Amino acid sequence: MSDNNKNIQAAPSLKEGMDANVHPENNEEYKGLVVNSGVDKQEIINPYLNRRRYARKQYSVDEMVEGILKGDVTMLARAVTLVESMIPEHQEKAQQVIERCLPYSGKSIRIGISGVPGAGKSTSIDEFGLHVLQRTGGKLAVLAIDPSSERSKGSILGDKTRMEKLAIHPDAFIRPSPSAGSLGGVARKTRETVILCEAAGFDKIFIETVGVGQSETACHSMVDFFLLIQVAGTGDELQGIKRGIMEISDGIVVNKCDGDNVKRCEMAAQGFRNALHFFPKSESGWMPKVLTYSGFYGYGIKEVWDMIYEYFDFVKGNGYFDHRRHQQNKYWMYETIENSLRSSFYNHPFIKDALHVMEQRVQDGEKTSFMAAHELLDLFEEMKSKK
Ligand SMILES: Nc1nc2c(ncn2[C@@H]2O[C@H](COP(=O)(O)OP(=O)(O)OP(=O)(O)O)[C@@H](O)[C@H]2O)c(=O)[nH]1
Ligand SMILES: [Mg+2]
Repeated sequence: MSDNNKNIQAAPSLKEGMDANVHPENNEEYKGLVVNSGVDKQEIINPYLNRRRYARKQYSVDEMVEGILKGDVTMLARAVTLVESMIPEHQEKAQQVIERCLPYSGKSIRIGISGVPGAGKSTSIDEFGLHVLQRTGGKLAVLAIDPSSERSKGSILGDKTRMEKLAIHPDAFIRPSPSAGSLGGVARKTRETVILCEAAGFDKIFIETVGVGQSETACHSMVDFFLLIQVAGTGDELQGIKRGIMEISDGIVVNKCDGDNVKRCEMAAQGFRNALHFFPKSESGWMPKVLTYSGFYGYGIKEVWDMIYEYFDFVKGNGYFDHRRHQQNKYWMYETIENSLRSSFYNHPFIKDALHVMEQRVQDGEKTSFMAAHELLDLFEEMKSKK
């Protein structure tokens, strides 16, 4: 017999009336080793989760407009959320709020800030924002056009850490880019947000965009001044940035002009000045300036803003400021028409089906692209007239 079996046999018998499941060690003799019978198995899911969630208070259009006009930032943020929503009822409500806010908008300076990733946009916006708020008072809204923001979860949001001074400034409102969609959609939402911010009393609007593609053109179509942030030292300053972006810039600033980078920045700035001479004269009559600064150390920030205010004096003096805004309003009217025509065409159930058929026929060489397109457009007209 093994030692182990000996121990089992030697164990004291259960007390009378004791459940056989109760551990034998609960016997008097083993007082110090009492084993509790334990508790029932707990639910894994928190039962409180089943509690009814209380719906957030819904504000009427009147309440929203009133709040925005009083400068209530919470109400402004709610209205912006409506603007960004894809739900048709939200969109409808948002449009009503925008329409009511429109007469109170327009009284701001709108500045587009662009630059390749890592150029220092966020760091600079923090310094620029603080500078203008100290210089002229008022309120600043920082918005963004970044159609890729679903992937990056809104670059500005992550960047709030890089805009640490503005993020806690009582007169600043930072709103990340609307989540991804078509560039046109994202840009339209940003433009509508500008209207709401202006109605809420924000007299300075910064719109950040990543300087890599089409979003600059969209940004340019809603700002009064387009600032391009460049960096030196990569050796391909002129190739790296698209010529088209330089062409629409009202000012080019070379960032990170600090430490042993100063000389390189000055050289890059000179390169940009030379390149600008080959561009056609701008419609405003303003000759874009090129400056160097350091967003991180705060060198040269004042000079950048002296230039921007000089531009505003210039274009307000010669009437171009108003002209550009009229042009932009016109642009947005056509943009909206084109967008809604396009979406009503592509979302028409008949067209959706017919598109697949036509696509195949074009592919099989049965129809030319033009014939197929015209037939689809005729079909669309026909469907609409039947309605
Ligand atoms: N030396 C120096 N570094 C800077 C300066 N400004 C920004 N940086 C650094 O450059 C890096 C990128 O700065 P960001 O402000 O995040 O640049 P960004 O353009 O917003 O970048 P994305 O959001 O990725 O497009 C950071 O590590 C900054 O600390 C500057 O003036 N001097
Ligand atoms: Mg950034």
